[in-house]
Amino acid sequence: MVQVGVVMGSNSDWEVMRHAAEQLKAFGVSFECKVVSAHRTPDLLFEYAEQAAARGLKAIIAGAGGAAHLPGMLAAKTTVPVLGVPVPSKYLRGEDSLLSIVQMPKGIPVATFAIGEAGAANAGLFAVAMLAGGNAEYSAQLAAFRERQKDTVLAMTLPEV
Ligand code: RP5
Repeated sequence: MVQVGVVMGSNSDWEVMRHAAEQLKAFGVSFECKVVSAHRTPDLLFEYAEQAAARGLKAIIAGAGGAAHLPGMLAAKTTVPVLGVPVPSKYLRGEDSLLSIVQMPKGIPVATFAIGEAGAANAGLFAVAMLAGGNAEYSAQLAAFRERQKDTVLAMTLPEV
């Protein structure tokens, strides 16, 4: 059964959103990736959101750029947690995407991550952390991941001045 949905407004978002998918894959989480556009395929958006809970999805990671209403509209149609990733846009470099996603009115939450690759990767890690609540294996994997990161930083050296 698919645990996490990774959706995005266009295949042009993939270079950013693949970082979420890569984290999920690294932790062995089952996921699917799909293009769902809020304004170009609104019926598909509704269908995806309406079926998400019954299909067993535990989280939806949604990335979009510009007037990025995909995460908010998904959240409006499902109680499955939506993790929003602002994709960098051509003219405003993703600040428009960020504000569109983060400024949800009270009542329909969207967890919002950083603009771009870091945000996508962190959304993937956050979804793993959500699943780790009921799964000792994911929990142990997350702890090991943090250890590896710590060791990398502790091994860092700086050039002589
Ligand atoms: C948004 O418009 C997408 O999420 C994408 O970030 C942006 C541009 O889409 P394309 O014109 O590349 O399909 O809907």
